[in-house]
Amino acid sequence: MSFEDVQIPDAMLEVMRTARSIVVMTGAGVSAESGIPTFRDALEGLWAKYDPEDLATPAAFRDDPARVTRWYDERRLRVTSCRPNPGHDALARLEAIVVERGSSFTLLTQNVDRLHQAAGSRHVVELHGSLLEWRCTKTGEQRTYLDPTPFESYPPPSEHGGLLRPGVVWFGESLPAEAVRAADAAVSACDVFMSIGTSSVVYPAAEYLYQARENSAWTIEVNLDPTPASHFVNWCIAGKSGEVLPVLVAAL
Ligand code: BV8
Repeated sequence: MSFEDVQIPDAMLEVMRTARSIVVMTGAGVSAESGIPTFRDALEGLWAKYDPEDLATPAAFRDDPARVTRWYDERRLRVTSCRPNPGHDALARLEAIVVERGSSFTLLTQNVDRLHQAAGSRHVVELHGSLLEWRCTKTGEQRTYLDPTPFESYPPPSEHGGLLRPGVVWFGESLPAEAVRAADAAVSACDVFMSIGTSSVVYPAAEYLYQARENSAWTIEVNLDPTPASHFVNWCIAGKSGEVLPVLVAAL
């Protein structure tokens, strides 16, 4: 896709070129082109097949730990075989450009697949944890499971006589305190906030764009479909992040 195909306003580029502090928040749409299903896509979205209340809550884990841990381990294995796409790569380049010029850059992600880190992004805040992290229900000890082989049994036992649960934030659970602190600090100081590949319906993550807007930051949305945030941003670019972001970053 060339610059002519992607309508990127000059005024928006100028704002990004002169920004002192940029915050980007990403959702499942950024990983879609890496082959990871989003949550709300009608056909193959995860929530189209499963009810989040059945799988992504502490009660679901309590009621059927085998089913929940099997589902999360299947997602973990899928993610270990996926690679960053041009959208992830462009965001890593954007971070390098912004940091190189002495401005600050923070990438808040709702994604649990670690593809931003695999693409080279360094200033990443995982708002909802990671599929690759699993922790003991007894001791809280958390480890990274990169080995692309399934757990031997579900629910996987921990070494301490407990169970292993995925290190993600379930509905009804609070976000990690350190992630909230880092996100609050970045959002309150940013002069540009970009929301990319997210339906903007899950809170408190969806609140950050509005907070940035309250703090007079310029707001930008890059998304395939309109979202509840689309009416509130300064610029709304409809398109695939893997096509729009490389053109946008190349034009900076
Ligand atoms: C909390 C990890 C305080 C797990 C996720 C009742 C009780 C308790 C809480 C609530 C409640 N009612 C509401 C709430 C709040 C709740 C919430 O927001 N619910 C929603 C459904 C209304 N939030 C919480 O529970 C949060 N915690 O509030 O704590 C608390 C504590 C105790 C008691 C009470 C309150 C925790 C929320 C975190 C949940 N965990 N993930 C897992 O992965 O299984 S959420 C998960 O879904 C993602 O992380 C993400 O946040 C969300 C999905 O959103 P998206 O990423 O945006 O994906 P989606 O598919 O929706 O959209 C993709 C978009 O991309 C689309 O718009 C599409 O057009 C676009 N797209 C597609 N392809 C592309 C593209 N764009 C660009 N390019 C493409 N190629």
